[in-house]
Amino acid sequence: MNLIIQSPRALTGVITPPGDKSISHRAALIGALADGTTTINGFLAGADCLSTLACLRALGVDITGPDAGRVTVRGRGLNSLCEPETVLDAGNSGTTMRLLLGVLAGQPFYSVLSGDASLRRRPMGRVTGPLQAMGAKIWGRCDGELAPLSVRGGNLRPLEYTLPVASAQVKSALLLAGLFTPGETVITEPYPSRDHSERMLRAAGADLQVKGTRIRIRGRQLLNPLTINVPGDISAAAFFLVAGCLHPRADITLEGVNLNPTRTGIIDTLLAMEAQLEITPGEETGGEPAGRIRVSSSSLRGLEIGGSLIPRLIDEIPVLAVAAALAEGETSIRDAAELKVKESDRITLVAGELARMGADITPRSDGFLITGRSHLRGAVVDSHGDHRLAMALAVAGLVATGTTVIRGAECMAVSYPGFTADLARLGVIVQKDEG
Ligand code: SPQ
Repeated sequence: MNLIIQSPRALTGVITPPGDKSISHRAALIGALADGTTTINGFLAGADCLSTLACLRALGVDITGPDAGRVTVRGRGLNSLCEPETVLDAGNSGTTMRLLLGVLAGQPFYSVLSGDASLRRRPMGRVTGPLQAMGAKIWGRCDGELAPLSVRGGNLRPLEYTLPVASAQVKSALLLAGLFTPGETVITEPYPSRDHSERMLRAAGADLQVKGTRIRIRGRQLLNPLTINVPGDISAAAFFLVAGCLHPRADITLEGVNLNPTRTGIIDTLLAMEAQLEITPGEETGGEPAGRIRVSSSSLRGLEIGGSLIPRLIDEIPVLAVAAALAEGETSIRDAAELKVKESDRITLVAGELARMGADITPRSDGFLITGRSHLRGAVVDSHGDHRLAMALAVAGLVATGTTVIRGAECMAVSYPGFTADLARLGVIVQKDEG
């Protein structure tokens, strides 16, 4: 599908971003391992989270929904999953594959996990390696690096492990595997990554302690079912935060956004770029801080980012690159080599597609150098099947002159099925064709 975008006269209105993707995955997985019925409200009905539900159903979990955002997971405890009859399909979702690997490593049966062409190219050795060290048997292409992966789990030993790269997916997979060991698993991260798994496991009654970047979890405990109201996804809100800053007549309010400090790197960065943002903290939602963000037209300045900030905004870097292309001065993004192994090589492709629209952006091995104040021009650009690239290009189209055509825009449904409806809510005329 092609998405055709032109800059609207104004960009104003109120949006409630969809439920957080990372939290939705975790709510379904942890609910499946709990003893009793977990109710999830505001579950993200994006393709990635639907892949997690489908895999859990194939493992014998009784799940109803999503029905108007509500999912009911009837968990029957840590040892209730059954051997799937078919290949578990994680689709485009790295989170589904990596977190499920942690769960499957603890199961005394055989399972096979695969995904789409993008996911079959993404590195899995970062998870399969430590899971093998815990005693799981895992086979895959390239010595267990690439899916399809087959797993024969059970009899896991606890592990003490330091992650080479900050990754919430690797950390979460090992914490979930730790639930199936007879002792204490200890994980240390180089920098804090999103901590939704830790929060939710603790809320379910797990004996889990966090000290700085070191997390301990005790295995073989009963998990209690939860009622989880998923807060809005800040990674989805980020597209409107940047659009609101860049458009000359913008005033957008985003309601119910997750404000977990491990995810708010985009807010800190936009504020450092002198964005006009008003943050109003609200009530805690699903064990996570949440609140309202109002954004209005801003004159942004470039800046340097890297280090511990990167895991706090890794998924927002494609749209941050659009902000940097229009900001005054240079923006340097370092320490983000992980972008190369996301749904696409987000360094090469973000630079290539934004350059087509006139951005002055140089890819680096671990990020970008972007010289701002570019005049963006509408162009025919391509999502390369990457949902975040598709939506970042749509934001560029909102502030470009002329018409922008985004090819392969259907992938936006991976994380934000209502993206074009929300654009329309802000007054954007959205056209689509079959391409
Ligand atoms: O699930 P997937 O495909 O890996 O999704 C992405 C995204 O852009 O939506 C990454 F491409 O988000 C990851 C994120 O980059 C979701 C995630 C999580 O829910 O734990 C953690 C991050 O990945 P990582 O590798 O740093 O752990």
